[in-house]
Amino acid sequence: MGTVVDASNKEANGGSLSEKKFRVVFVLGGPGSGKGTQCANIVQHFGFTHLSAGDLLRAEIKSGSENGTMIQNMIKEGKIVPSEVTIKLLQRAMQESGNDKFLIDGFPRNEENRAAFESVTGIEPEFVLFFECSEEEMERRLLNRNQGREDDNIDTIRKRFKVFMESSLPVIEYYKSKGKVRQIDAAKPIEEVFEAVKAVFTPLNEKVKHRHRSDASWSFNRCMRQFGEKIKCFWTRRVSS
Ligand code: UP5
Ligand code: MG
Repeated sequence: MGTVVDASNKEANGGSLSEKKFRVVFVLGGPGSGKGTQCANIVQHFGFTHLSAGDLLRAEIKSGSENGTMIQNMIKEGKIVPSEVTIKLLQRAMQESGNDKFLIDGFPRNEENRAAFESVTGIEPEFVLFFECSEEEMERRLLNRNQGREDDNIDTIRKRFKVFMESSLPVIEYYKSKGKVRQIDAAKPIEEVFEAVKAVFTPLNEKVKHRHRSDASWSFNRCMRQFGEKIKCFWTRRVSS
């Protein structure tokens, strides 16, 4: 499935992610488009480790780190936390996971995030899963979420939408120009969205196998139908003669 980039030749990696090959899928989409919800499903079915940049930043606030207050203020304003902070958290989580395939959810959020991640880790995403959803629907979901997130209030939600349109969409456009975007209609019910997601993650050879299987069963059914017709003809002729 797609390319796997070897991060071993990047000095900036500091050896931390070195000598390992990683499969990385960026999961992008507006606030409330369902990134976290679908990532949980993908983890169950396809064995990826889910790294939500937002969750890592929120955990950093809780941990009482020196960056905590700065991160908290940025999130309240819907602003994008400096790349070096987020990338360090992502790198650490990748190392600690022991896995080699990752869903990076909600990152990169702007061109600077994207370029910095690539140059620091040497990793390019295999593809980008993009959840497309109207603001009206996303707003409804966020206002109904009730998980006590400080940024789920109407003022911050509107700011998050603006940042998404201005800073994050260009990242999606960049990957579109490289043919790496897999766009999903995320306005549908959760199960239907996941059906579309599964089709993206199911390896091509699996899809071919399924198609061959269904081709074979179609031919078998057709044969049986024709055979049945022949027997019917035979008996009709015998009965009438
Ligand atoms: N829901 C989900 N799918 C549904 C469906 N198909 N139909 C009906 N309901 C559906 O879903 C949101 C809600 O909708 C849930 O209640 C769910 O049940 C329901 P969720 O899966 O949580 O959506 P998600 O896209 O993950 O929404 P989230 O709010 O997490 O997206 P954001 O991108 O806004 O939040 P994130 O946590 O990534 O970032 C928060 C902030 O952190 C940013 O605004 C920014 O300030 C900061 N940040 C950075 O600075 N840098 C980063 O790299 C990352 C974050
Ligand atoms: Mg999320």
